This record gives sequence, structure tokens and C-alpha cells, in this order.
Amino acid sequence: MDKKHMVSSLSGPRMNAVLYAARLTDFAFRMKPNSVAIIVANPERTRSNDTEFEFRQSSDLLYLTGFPEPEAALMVSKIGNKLTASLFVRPKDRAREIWTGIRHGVEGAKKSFVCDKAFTVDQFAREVASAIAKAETVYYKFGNCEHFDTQFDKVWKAEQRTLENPETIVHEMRLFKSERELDIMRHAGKIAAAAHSEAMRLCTPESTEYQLEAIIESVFRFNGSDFTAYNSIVAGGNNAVILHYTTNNDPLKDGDLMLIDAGCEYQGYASDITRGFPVNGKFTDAQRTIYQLVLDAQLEAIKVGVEGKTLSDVHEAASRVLRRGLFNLGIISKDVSTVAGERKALKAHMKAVVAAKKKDAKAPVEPVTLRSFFMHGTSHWLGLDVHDVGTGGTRDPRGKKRKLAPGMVFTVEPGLYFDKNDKRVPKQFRGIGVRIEDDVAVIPGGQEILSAGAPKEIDDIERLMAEGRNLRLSGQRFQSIH
Ligand SMILES: [Mn+2]
Repeated sequence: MDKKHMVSSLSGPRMNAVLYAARLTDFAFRMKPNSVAIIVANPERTRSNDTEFEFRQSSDLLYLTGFPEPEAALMVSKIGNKLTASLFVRPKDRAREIWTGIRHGVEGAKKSFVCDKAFTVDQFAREVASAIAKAETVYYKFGNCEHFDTQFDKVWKAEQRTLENPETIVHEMRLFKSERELDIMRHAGKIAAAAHSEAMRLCTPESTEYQLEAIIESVFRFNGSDFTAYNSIVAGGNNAVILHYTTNNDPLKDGDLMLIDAGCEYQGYASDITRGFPVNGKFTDAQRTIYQLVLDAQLEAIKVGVEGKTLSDVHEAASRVLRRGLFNLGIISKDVSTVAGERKALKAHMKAVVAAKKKDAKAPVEPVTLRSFFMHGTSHWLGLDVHDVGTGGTRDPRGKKRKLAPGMVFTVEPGLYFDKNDKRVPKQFRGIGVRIEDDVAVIPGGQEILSAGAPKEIDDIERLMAEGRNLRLSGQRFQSIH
């Protein structure tokens, strides 16, 4: 692997005790007076017989404590002026640790994590009951882990306290990234960008989807990321029109366009990048036309995504460029080439659908609009979850449209998908699927593209792929047993 694609994990930024303590204090500050909040770990999940999927901590518990083990919970109590953070963890167990690795245990939890008290997890029900007895409000979210739900339910039913959702607090906090979080996300973006560049460099018409997937994920892991942030989408040719294609098993075809949507998770934080490139290193005219249109839309949308704007503004900016482009290519008609025109046409269509249903007649065909080829949103929040949380989604707690502000991180990912059998589009565009996705952080007075290291301009992609081809001709290639 090329040296420049290695981002050292040793130099990577991470959280520390001071930062976790500040988070816990902020969380407690936002809790109601005389309340108790409980946040639980994800359960372990079976993959096959007696082996489990790799464990990933629940994002809220990870955010507040950094505690990485299953069968764990955090309880924060705020009674009068007294704040107490308690961790519940698995007990030390020499026999189990030989098989599955070291457990922090109660002593380790107290030593290495921010808490006032630590208990073994079998004390959970007892300690929760005694904390709830003194509180007026209890924060707990059912549905994360059945084991804890059962225990909590019994205790809570016996005490009859007002129940609130702790996510309304934690998710609002998670929406705004601190300087350290941005550093970690920059690092995740760098690793993922290096992986995409490496896939471009090493792709040939003889490659397969799974080989490119292996290259992408080996760069992730090589640079110290913990997981993929989601299942990698590595789609050649017409597979790119399937939005969440993750089979990744087909051979590539000379002349096809590749779509790779893959991101790593570093210190719990996700990156999320999509790039497209021609399998043989040269865009055809048709591919160039569609790719450049999506890129123009993406660049325009990114420009709009600054402080004070909303994610709908970003989506509308991308859509405007795409509508105009599709009209110029003769794919949509003039009357639906504006947002007002599109709205009108779709409204009329809905009416016709309802009318047809009443008469038991066949439903009318939906008019061809941008939505026929771009059927997803342009943005989502990014953070500990790839589709990150933020109270109320794109609306703030008061129901107003959420305005972008420093510390928010979101993706910008317009796309166009023309199925190979779609007779609504000119022949030369069929079988082309393009999505271009970057990760954008809003910073005071501007924005920062965390994924900028992955080329997306046509010339840059073709240059990188030519460079890779020359290296291969000189004998350098990715190790393969074939
Ligand atoms: Mn995304």
C-alpha cells in the first residue's frame, strides 16, 4: 500500500477523562431537579451458534462514558444538589476472561472511567430501586436491551415515577460536536478518504466488487479504525442503482461505472463517503455528463450548507441543479423542471391516484420528475451513528426547522440512478448510477469538508487511476492469492 495512504493510528485523537467528566456534568445539568437517568449498553447478538457479532457499545453510553463492554449501564442521579454517576459492569471472572478477554470489572471501571461509584451488574435492580425512591422523575428508554428493560420495568412499576426519555437530552448534546470530537471525525474522514483513493488507484476491469471492498476495508483497519461505520456498498455498473446494495460479489465490467459508499468508524465516530469512478479509468461521454451533473449539484449544495441555513435548503439547492440538468438532457419535461412545477404535478398525480382507487380503476402512472431518479434525501447528521441523532431530526425541540450552527456535522450526497431497463431515459444513460457524498462540519464563519481527501473532480479521478495503472505496470500491486 502506498505510504501516503497510511494515516497513523498512534497519532490519532481520542477522548479523555476530563472530556467525559465535562459531558456527564453537562448531561446532569440538563436533567430535571430530583431525577435519575439510566442509560444501558447494547446487548450482544448471536451471529452463528456460539459466536457473536463483534460487540459495538450503544452510542449514548459510549458518548457519556466511553465504557466499551456489554452488560453495562450508567445511572446519573441528581437529588437536591448532589450529583452521583454510577457505573454497572460485568464482574471480573478469570475463567471467562481467558476465553473472551480482560474485563474492567468494578475496580477497573472506577480507575479508568469517570464515575463516583461502580457496581457489578447484578446490583442494577437494587441500586436503581433505591435511587428511584428518592427521585420525582426517571429517565429511561425502553427497547435498547431486553435484559435491562425487564429489570427496570419491575422497579419502576413498583415506584410509579414520571418517565422521561433520556435521549431528548443526550441526542441534543450529540448534535453539537466539540473541538475534540471534530478532531476525531477529521481523522475518520482522512482514513476513509485514503481508502477511497486506494480503491480508485487499484481498480482494473479485471477486479471484482469484493476485491475493492477488501481494499477499502483493509485501509480502514490498517489505520486503526475499529469497524466499518456501516456495511460497505461496492457496486459496479447497474448495481449502483440499488441504493443499499451490499452483496458486493460481482465481477466488474470494462466500460462500467463504479459506486462505492463506505466509511470507517474511528474512536466510535463515523465517516461516510461515496465516490464514483470508471472501472477502466476513463469516463465515457455519457458517464461524464451524468457524473458532472451530480457533482455540480453536490458542490452547489455544499456551498449552501453554512450557518443559519437548514438541511432542506441544502436538499433544495442540490435538487434545483439536478432538475435543470435533467430538463436540459430531455429526461424531464419543462413543467416539472422547477420545484413549484414538480410539486403541482405530484399533487395532481396524488389526486388522480385517490380518484382511481375510489373507482377501483388502475392507478395512473407517476409523472417523470426528479424524484423518479433521485429518491433519497441529500443529507443526514453524522457522528457516533452514521445516521446520527439530533433531537427532533431536522427540527429543533420547539418544532422549528433546525438551523445549521457550528459543531454540526452532516453529509451532502445527491445522486442520480438510471436503471438499465428504464425506458424513460435515453439509452446511453441507462445503467448509470452516481452518488457523490462528503462529510461537512459547520465551523464558526464557515465549513470544513472532512472527506476532502478523496478525489471527486473528473480530471483528478482519471489522473489518480492512470497513476495506479502505471504503478501496476511497473510491478506494484495489491497482494492477492490469485
Ligand atoms: Mn450517507
